[in-house]
Amino acid sequence: MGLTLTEKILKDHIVDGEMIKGNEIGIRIDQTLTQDATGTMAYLEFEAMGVPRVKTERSVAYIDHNTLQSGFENADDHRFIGSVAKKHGIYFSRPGNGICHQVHLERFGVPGKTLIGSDSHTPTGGGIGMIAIGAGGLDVAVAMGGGAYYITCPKVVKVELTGKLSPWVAAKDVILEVLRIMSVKGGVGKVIEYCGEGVKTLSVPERATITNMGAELGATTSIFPSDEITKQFLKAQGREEVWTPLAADEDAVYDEEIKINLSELAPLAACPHMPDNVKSVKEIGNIKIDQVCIGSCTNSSLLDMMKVAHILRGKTVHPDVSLSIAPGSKQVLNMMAQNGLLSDLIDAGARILESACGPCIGMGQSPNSKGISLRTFNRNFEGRSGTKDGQIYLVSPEMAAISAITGVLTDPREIGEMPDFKLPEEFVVNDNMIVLPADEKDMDSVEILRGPNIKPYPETAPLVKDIKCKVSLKVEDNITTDHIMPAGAKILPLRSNIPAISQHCFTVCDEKFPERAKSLGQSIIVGGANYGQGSSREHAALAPLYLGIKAVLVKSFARIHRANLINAGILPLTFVNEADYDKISEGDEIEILNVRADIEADKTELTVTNKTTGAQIPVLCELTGRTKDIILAGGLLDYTRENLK
Ligand code: MIC
Ligand code: SF4
Repeated sequence: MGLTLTEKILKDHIVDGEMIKGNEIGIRIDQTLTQDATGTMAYLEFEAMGVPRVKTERSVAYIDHNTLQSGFENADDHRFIGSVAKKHGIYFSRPGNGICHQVHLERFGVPGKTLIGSDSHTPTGGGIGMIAIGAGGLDVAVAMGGGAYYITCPKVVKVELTGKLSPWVAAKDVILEVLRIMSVKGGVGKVIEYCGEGVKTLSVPERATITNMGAELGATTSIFPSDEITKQFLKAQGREEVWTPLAADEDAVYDEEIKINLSELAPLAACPHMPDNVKSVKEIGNIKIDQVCIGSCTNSSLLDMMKVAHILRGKTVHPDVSLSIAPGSKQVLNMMAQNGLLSDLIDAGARILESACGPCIGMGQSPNSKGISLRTFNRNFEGRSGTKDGQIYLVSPEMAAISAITGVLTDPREIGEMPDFKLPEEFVVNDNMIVLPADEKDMDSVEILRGPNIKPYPETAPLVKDIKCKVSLKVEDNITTDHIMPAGAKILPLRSNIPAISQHCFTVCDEKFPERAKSLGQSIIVGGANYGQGSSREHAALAPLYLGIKAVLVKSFARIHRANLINAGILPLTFVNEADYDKISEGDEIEILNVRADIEADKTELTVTNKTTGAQIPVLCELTGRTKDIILAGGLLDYTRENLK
């Protein structure tokens, strides 16, 4: 029986467990990446492990999220990360060099290798045939120390692409179509593997847009084969030698199949406030818009910018619209400066932003009240833009650019003929904003620069005998990490300071939550389906840990967040019967007696007693050998320390 591409790469990297779907497996990690908003914590954790030098083939620390620097905090974090990188053998991509996923694809990604990154959009690397997975900072720290990364051996979904995209229909429309079909929770426990004749019609940046936004499916990752097109891209980056051809076997067996005829796709948009709320322009209508933002790790490649510049050339942004554009990397921006595309954007009235995440994570450019904003980004969760009642639509760069001119949501096919956009045969390569680590012999002399806002990892404790406490919060389905631990310009500077950032935990849902949880001392949270979808930020587990949360009881979890809860020593529980969600309310007194002994004895079904109502609620606590030991130890840091002894 043939293998899928996913299975081939996983098989090459498995170091623990058996390749049986649903089993926990440990894989060797070849490369890691971090960004600054999750990076300080990841490097504090790495330091706490006491490993002198990273053991991966390549680890890169990027500065791209917190680049606003409206106080000393961000700049201090940058210096801290830069000094840790230098000391411990990590490449350091300085602020201004670009968004981690874009730069990693350009300069470091290698087909067939494994990559984990402390950012949920790490699957961008799947665009060149990597198994690239988003993870919590602590998992990345362990991988840097040479430890395996554990995942549930995934199911593999075949997405067979046929045909060719029509003019002005984009890669973004392909992933929006997949989201429409599968939904934001449809990818949990699965890898999405693209194949078929249509693949040959897509360039690497287009493939990377698709794998990037596969994160919104909740998927473990997404992957394209590595073929001649991949080779051309790597050659143009001066890295042809890292290329290898990779594809699934002809007779590979998949768990699910989806067929998409690219020729039949039309321009789509994800409507407020979920990436799977996908409609065609026709269905939405030509609504009047206030803002357009082009950029983010999903759509900021040179190819995207070529299309945008073509559409804007000689035109003027509509008087009622603000247009901002952030090219994804220094390479993209520099090439645009050299070939004149930048001038087209400036001339049309675009507000040029630095090559960083920017508005995508609420770092500036929040829309006006109730403002309708078209964004080429990947997430449109409520409030993420920084304007609570902002109405965010996720669209292709083509649709964004034409709408910025017309002032209304516009089908890009109205532009008329589309030129044949070709990627250059050679990209402009200048890695002068990537700082190399110190030589091993000099590492002791590198001083770690710590600012006053950088506070240690919160206190942890081994799992208690019984959990007896109150429910401090009850929330609904599809709670995102942006609800749990909001980001944005005001809160992101606190990422290195858990006591301070925890004051903002869940305030989007309930302003009083942090105060209430802290005063209760210990409590649990109750939630609905797909709890914790979205980002990889472990702060969404560390802030609750700091506020005394002992367990989270929900209908179902998103993958990375569940792993982060376990890593933080917080018990992840799911209802056996989803209807029991109604048998527990905020403020109820609950008990889980003998929880430690039951978990030690490998019991997977526990009972939560609602002391307030008397209800007995059966819950699942599915922990495998390793995750069980992590929970018992009080989290991955304690577990790793114990195992390093
Ligand atoms: C995001 O897009 O939500 C982020 C900001 O990139 C996060 C990481 C973070 O919260 O720092 C992600 O996607 O993992
Ligand atoms: Fe940055 Fe946005 Fe990409 Fe997250 S999704 S890495 S915030 S550009």
